[in-house]
Amino acid sequence: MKRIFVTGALGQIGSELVVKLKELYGSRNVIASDVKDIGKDNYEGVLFEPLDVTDGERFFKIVKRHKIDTIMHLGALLSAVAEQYPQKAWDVNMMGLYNALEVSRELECALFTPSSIAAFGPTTPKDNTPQDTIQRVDTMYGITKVSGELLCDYYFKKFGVDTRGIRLPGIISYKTLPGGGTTDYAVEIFYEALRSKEYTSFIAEGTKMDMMCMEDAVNAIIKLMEADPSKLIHRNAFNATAMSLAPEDIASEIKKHIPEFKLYYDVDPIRQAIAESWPNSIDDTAAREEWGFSAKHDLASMTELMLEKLSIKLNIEYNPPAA
Ligand code: AKB
Repeated sequence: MKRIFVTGALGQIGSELVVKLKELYGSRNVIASDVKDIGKDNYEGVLFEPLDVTDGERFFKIVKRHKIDTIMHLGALLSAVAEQYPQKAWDVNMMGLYNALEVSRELECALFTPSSIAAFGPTTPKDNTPQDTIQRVDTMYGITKVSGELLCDYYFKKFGVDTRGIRLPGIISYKTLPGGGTTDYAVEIFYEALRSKEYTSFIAEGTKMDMMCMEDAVNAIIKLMEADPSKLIHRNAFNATAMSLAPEDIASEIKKHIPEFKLYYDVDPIRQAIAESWPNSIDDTAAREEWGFSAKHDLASMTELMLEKLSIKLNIEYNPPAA
């Protein structure tokens, strides 16, 4: 990777990926874009170009103008919002990806695009879900993720485009809030733990989903894109996880820091149904073996990090327990 173009750069992952890419590859070699026009040509110290990813012509022009060699295509609608607006989700997620693939083919770029644990459905084995298994998804987001995986593999085999992807779990971060996902509760819970010492979860007790700290997700994306292609048996997309958590698991870890914290439930049937169609835990052996994936953060270190960083961000007094 020498010159990198990031779509969806204002989103939860994009906003932290851009900073890390800038640190590693230099601010002149990273170009950020998003459908939201921030009204200036600079974001986090890198060049910013507004882009609606469904606009293939503009996508092509930007990538050509900046002599990009790697596209990190993050612009997409997440699971809950995709279920609310399925037509829009198909349009943005599929047309956006198709444009990213076509631009990569024409201008010979490598392409990273995230898949998700949403690429698994109700008939997929639930525990320790294998890398290669049944993917009969029943959500619009899942349909765009499975179709995207197949399309990316097709462009690799047919046109030699260097496509790579990760089935990302819920990503936990303190910088930018996720928007419209099913795993969003696992971020909100930390904000509310500090603000009001209680949280009402829209996901039911006992519902396990895979999660990962943002730092691990960003490092994994970069590591996969820098991996030796001759070692990759799979491409689109790799299972990768750090922990499998239900709401009460996070709550009991938070209680170690904020003993008065209380967890309540008011389950949202739409997001609960999505969560129930996803695995409890996935097996990421292929990612570990083929490109050395590993995650630094577990539940304990992630909770410490979230509470410490968010207390600064929200300006809320918080005294971490003595070590
Ligand atoms: C979502 O909840 O939609 C995302 C995902 C797991 O892909 N965080």
